[in-house]
Parts: sequence; structure tokens; C-alpha cells
Amino acid sequence: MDSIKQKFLEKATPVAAEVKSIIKEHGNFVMGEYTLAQVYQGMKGITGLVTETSKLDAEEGIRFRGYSIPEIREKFPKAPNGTEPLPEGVFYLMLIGEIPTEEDVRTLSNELARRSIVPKHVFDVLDSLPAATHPMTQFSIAVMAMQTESLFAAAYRKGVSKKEYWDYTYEDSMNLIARLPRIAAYIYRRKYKNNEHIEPDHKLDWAANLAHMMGYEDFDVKRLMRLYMTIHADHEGGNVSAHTTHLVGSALSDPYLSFAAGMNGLAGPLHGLANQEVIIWIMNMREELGGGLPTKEQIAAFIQKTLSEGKVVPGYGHAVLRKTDPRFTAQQNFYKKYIKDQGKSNDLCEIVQMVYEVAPPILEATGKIKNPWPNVDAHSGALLMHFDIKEFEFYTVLFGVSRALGVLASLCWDRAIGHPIERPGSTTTELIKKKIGITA
Ligand code: CMX
Repeated sequence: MDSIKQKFLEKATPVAAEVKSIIKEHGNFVMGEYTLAQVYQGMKGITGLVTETSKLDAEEGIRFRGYSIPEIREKFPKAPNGTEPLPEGVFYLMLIGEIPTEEDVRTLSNELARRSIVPKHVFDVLDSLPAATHPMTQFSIAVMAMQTESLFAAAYRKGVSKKEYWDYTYEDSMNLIARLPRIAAYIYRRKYKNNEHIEPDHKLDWAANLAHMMGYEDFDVKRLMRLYMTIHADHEGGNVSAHTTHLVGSALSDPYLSFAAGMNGLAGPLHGLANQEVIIWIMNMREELGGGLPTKEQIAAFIQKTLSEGKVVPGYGHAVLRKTDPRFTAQQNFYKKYIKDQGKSNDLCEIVQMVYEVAPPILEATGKIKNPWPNVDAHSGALLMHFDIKEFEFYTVLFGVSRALGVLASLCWDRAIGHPIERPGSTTTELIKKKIGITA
């Protein structure tokens, strides 16, 4: 058994026993009440899931096992000469519950490199798709094609005991995480770089290897990729990609099926696809204004126009957050420190900053948008554009590679704790009317 798996077993076994006893002793404890509006409006604010890996605070933003993004950027192991945390370390934290040492992260990086060979038929499936297929569709199809490799599915077919589920979930999850950068890079190079592919370099860490296989050797791109893969990794359990992965996994669909389902949710424009929508929105604005840097008045007018056309302003708002997303702030800092302060100002990043100064009061004035502040997607595309990664339809795939870290760590915990199949109740409008006494 690899040392990380051994540590996971040691951590998860007592927690699983404790959860059983909590349910037995306190199962009738009342967690809260909910309203009719919550039932109709996406169950927001109803705590109906347990996700061990991270918790989102409306004011402070995400905390991975208690650690905020600034704390992780400061305290976590970095690549040699690196300044941003290695995302492997965040995965370790979510899986094991402890800050990893440099040695732990090295072990994990090596373990992922060992598992990273993608079977040939996955590339064959990708090669058979029309080049115009959206990269997120390709990503999901590639994960599904790789389901042939599921050790969980094979073990289940052989009748493995439920006590062993966690083991095969761990194996599938680690293999998936190890292989996703290669798959993402293959999609990128096939669609945008003449189908010319770059072999992995196993001396590199997980995120830097992704940049390398995409064709970017610049130190700053690798630095950005480490930050990007860290900040997108998890956002507690109720967001669409995490919740879908958990829900599908609760039917004992293996990690490949579960993760692909989660990725289909991430591909929605109100979720992960918002990162491409932000760039399209800014480009449309610039085109309408004839290029160059818009004024704040012009940005304000474009926001008003977007709203009056019944569309959302992408990159703004959130179902839980009620402040500027710290993942946005981390990217702002990155732009300032490693780009602007180096004398390399970037128009798109400047526009992102201007939109940040203009949009919140306008969105707030609508009286209905609960969070007028930017989320992670408001900034990420502009940074990628700065480093010449201009193929914005690909951006959500990068989000997806990162999100695998959180949702698959969670899936390991789901199977270790033995969470049952998820099956909330539903009702009808007719029955609701009866319940509240509307007769007409
Ligand atoms: N622009 C315009 N209208 C917005 C808005 C925005 N950025 N954010 C919310 N609204 C609207 C909603 O569409 C809703 O309108 P209706 O009442 O007409 O249906 C109203 O304001 C209330 O919505 P809310 O309760 O504030 O927000 P929700 O929890 O329903 O939705 C979110 C959250 C993120 C989907 C929404 O803010 C949005 O659509 N934002 C733009 C898309 C985006 O950036 N998504 C990425 C989120 C982060 C991620 O998952 O990657």
C-alpha cells in the first residue's frame, strides 16, 4: 500500500466510526429549518450535505480544512524557487487533513507521475471527435472513455465487500488526478496547436507539467498554473460540480462516471464556463467601443446594457459568497506582483480591475442580486490571456483539472465514511398550495 493511502486509512477509519456513533447517538438533533423560498430557489442555505475537504464562509471565502487561500499561499510547500503553493499539497491537505511536509508533497508528486499513463484508446476517442467539439465536451468524453480502467467498477463486479470500497475509490481517484493534465494538454494541442503533442516531463510537478505539455515553458506560466490549480480545487460540497460528483458517486457509480458527471455541471455558464464568458463579455465590450481601454462610464453603460438585455454579468455574483472572492483577490495580487510591478501592464487585467470598481454598485442597485462582488472567474481568463493562452473555450478545462483535486478527495471520504445513496424528497406546486392553504 502506498504511504499516502496508508495515511488516509489511518485518518479515515476513526472518523468513519465516529460518524456512525454521532448518527446513532444524536441522529434526531435538529439542524435547522428551511423556507418555501429555499425549496423553490435551489435549496440555498439548507445544510444538507457533509463534505470534509473544505468549507465556504459567505464573508471570508473558502477554507480548505480550515486554511484560507492567503494562508495556503504563505505556508504550503512550493516548487524549487517557486512562490506559489504546489496544488498537490492542497490535495494532500484535503485528503489527509494535515499540512504536508515538502517530503509528503514530493512523495505525492512521484506517486501521481507513476500513475500518469493515459491508455491509447482515450486519445483515439478524442481523435475521432470533430475538432469543433467544445473542449469541455471533449474533456468529459475522455474521462468517460477512460472508465474502462476503473478498478472500483471491476472490483464491484467481482463482489468486493463494502468495507473495501474506499480502497478502489482511492485508486481510481489517484489515477484520474494523475492522468487529467495529459488529457487536458492533449485536447489543447489537438484543437489549437496543429495536433502536435508534447511528452510529459516527470521531473516537473503536476501543475508545471500541465503547462509544459500545453507548450508553455515560461517560469511565470508555471507559477500561474500552480496558483490556478490551487485556488480552483474545492468550494465545499454544494456547488454544482462537487455536488454532482458526490450525488452520482452515492449510487456507487465509479469515480470516472462521477467525475465526468461533475464536469458536465462545471461546463454550465453559471458555473465554471463563466471563465470563458467573462473574456467573451470583455471582448464584446471592446469591439463595440472600437478597441483600446474603455472609460469607467463606458463600462458602466455596457453593464447596464447587459442587464437590460436580460443577461448576467459573468464573473459577478455568487450563491454563497457575499464579499469579493479571495480567489479573485489572489489573482489580483498575482497580477500586481508578477506582471504590473515588473513594468508589464496588461490591458485586459486593467479592464478587470476597472469592472471591479464599476460593477458592484450597479449590480447592487438592481435590488435583487444578492452578491454584487466578483467571483474567481472574473479574473482568471485575463491572466491566461496575458501569458498568450488565448483559447478561452479551453479555460473551463483548466478549472476542471483543478476541481478534480477537491471532488475526488471528497469521494474517497464518502466511500470511507460509507455515505449512503442520496435521495432528497421532492414535492409539487399543487401539494405546496394545499399545505399553505391556497385553494384557488
Ligand atoms: N448579473 C446579472 N444578474 C445576476 C447576477 C449577475 N452577475 N447574479 C445574480 N443575478 C440575478 C439572478 O439571475 C437572479 O435573477 P432573477 O431573480 O431574475 O432570476 C437574481 O439576480 C438573484 O440571484 P442571486 O440569488 O443573487 O444569485 P443566485 O444564487 O441565483 O446565482 C450565480 C448565483 C453565480 C449563478 C449568479 O450570480 C450568476 O449568474 N452570476 C454570473 C455567472 C457567474 O459568474 N457564475 C460563476 C460563479 C462561480 C463559479 O461557480 O465558477
